[in-house]
Amino acid sequence: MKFTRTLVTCALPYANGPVHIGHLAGVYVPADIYVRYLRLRGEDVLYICGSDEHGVPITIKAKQRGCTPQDVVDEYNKIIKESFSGLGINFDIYSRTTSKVHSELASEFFRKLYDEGKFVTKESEQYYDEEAKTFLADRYIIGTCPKCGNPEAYGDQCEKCGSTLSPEELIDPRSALSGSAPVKKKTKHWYLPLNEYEPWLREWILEQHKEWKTNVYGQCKSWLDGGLQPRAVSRDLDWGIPLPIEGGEGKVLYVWFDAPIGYISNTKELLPESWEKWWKDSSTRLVHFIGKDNIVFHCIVFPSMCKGHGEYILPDNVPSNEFLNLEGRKLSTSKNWAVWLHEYLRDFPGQEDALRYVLCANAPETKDNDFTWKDFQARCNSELVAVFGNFVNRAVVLAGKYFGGKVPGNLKPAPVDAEAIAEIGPCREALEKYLSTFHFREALKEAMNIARIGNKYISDAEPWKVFKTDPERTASILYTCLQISASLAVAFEPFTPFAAEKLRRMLRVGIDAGFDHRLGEGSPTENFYSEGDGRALHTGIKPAEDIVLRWDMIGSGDILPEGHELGEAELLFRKIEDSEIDAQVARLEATAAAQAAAAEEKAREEALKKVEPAKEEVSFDDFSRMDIRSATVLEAERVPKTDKLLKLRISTGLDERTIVSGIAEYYSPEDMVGKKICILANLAPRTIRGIESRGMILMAKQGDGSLKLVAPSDAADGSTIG
Ligand code: B3M
Ligand code: ZN
Repeated sequence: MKFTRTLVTCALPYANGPVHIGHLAGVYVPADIYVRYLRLRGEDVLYICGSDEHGVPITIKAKQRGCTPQDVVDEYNKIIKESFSGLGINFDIYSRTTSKVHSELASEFFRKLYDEGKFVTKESEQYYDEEAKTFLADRYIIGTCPKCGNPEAYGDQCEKCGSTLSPEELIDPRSALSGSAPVKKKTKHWYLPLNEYEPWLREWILEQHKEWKTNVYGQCKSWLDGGLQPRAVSRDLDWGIPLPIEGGEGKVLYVWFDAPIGYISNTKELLPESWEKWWKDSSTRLVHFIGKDNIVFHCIVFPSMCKGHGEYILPDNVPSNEFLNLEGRKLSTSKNWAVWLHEYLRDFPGQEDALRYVLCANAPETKDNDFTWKDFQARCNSELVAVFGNFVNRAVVLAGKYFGGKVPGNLKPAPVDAEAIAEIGPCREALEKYLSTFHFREALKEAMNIARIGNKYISDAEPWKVFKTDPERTASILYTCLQISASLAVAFEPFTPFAAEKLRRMLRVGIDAGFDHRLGEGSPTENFYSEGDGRALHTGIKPAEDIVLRWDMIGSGDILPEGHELGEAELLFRKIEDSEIDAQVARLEATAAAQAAAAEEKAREEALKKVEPAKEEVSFDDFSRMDIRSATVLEAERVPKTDKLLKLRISTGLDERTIVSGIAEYYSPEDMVGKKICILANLAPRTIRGIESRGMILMAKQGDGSLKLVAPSDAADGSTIG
């Protein structure tokens, strides 16, 4: 298969919250590295993303906020789009699935499958809220979890014990909308019979795409081995794309049917004249970047939809990453246990590359991985600053100091110069191997090796010492360092585009970063050049400099000619200070503490709802033998070596006596002195920890086990209570 162009899509983020580092590490940083690399190799690449704006979570967020779902998606579409751009992730288009183009295209897609009889229908009974007059999505049904007793479990999942549930399993289900008990009501839905695509999927994935990543291939195989079932493509909801057929009233496209079509509609929105060559021409190579929880939708459901539709291409690869954890815990949007991209950009201005670098270096490419702030700081300071930044800064500063800010001439070469340059070629070959096969962590190490080669070379050569006695030799050393710096200015463009752009400014060179479709329809043969601050803004204007770097120059020993004028030296990277990291860790700890307190409070509230079962009936005679009286506490002290016991001296109206009571966890001695209490006065005396206790204080024991005093407010001591 000869591909002439590459179409890269990124999972469409749900527009019900911001993007966090888990999304970036899993999907968006690897995709951005890949697109930048392909463009540097001169490939014609289209880079597509947008917000996924339907689905129940968005309606729940809207309900929680008392606004419309459109308000929610408008807010987050903007935040997400701006924060991606802030990190140098510049899709050719970032649109949304509430766009008109998308609604029309998704409706046409569904309609074609419907007209050609590619769906099956099924009547089923779903929960219906008679008060709200709507069917209830699983998430809108709440009840008691059959596994752990959590009374707030959802119809699809119990967040307390993590069990996956179905609404039928819930005990005492109730509607999250009206609180009323929902009733079962018949409803008809349309299903994509995935089972019919099983033989074809087996051939297409398991035979033709053995090169897919192990985690992706393995998940597809287990889904296929488990046997595919028909999958509903419609829902009884009012937020989504209305079903474009007779009998579809009150129903919308299932969000996972609608969302992947967003890749196509986004393309059509960007390239109204030429979108079809990207999606209907088999010379387009389609690559989906996603997280592991989206594998089945991108490898089985969406390809089956396209197969059924008949006009659209299928993905050539789906390089899904695993999950990133944060400080040893699962990232959680709902628990705010996350590093949000827009907050990172606010807290670490000018450090976009640092995050890109660390998320790539730690990417969960084959297994879940962990992000810690300490590691983030260590990698920035000891790798980016101390190696890459330090090397190029010395090269440019010394060229300024000794040779008037120009690439030196009048050279006196030595073997070590060519040896250092010769080490770079293998790094470039390794870079190409790793980048083209989605091994970005390994690729980044190779780019870093080029910086290490330069750093070692200059440290060994010590031009600052040599200059006094041998300026020609120094000229050669710095000439070599500047050639290595030029290689770095290309090699790091995919990974740290802001620093790479800054370095090119220092070297006064441009870069041929390939064609960019954001400029709309245009011929992929035109070469555009990067401008601006690392965002590779392809303005189409050749840079003032007469040197334009290209990928194949990496490893060359004569990229910058003698006498080429350099720019001002700048620091490529800034050190991350302890105080910055401490502030981030403190924020997370505060989040965790707040979560723990909220969970504890919620658990207490739940426990308080628990009521002891009724005891056996007793006769009036039984009860009248109890001598219950009011009394007053005169003295109180803790019983030594116990946590729960208080020794009380009380006045009962009959006498003064001592009672030992297990209330020390709830009442201090100070609390008790002077307090009115109720006692069972004729309980047989007992010796407790060597103290004779005559009687028992009556306490109210709550569902959570805590004790409350039951006290007659102002009855005289000795009053009998009956
Ligand atoms: N909105 C993202 C997720 O599952 C989902 C991706 C859609 S891609 C078509 O978190
Ligand atoms: Zn549970």
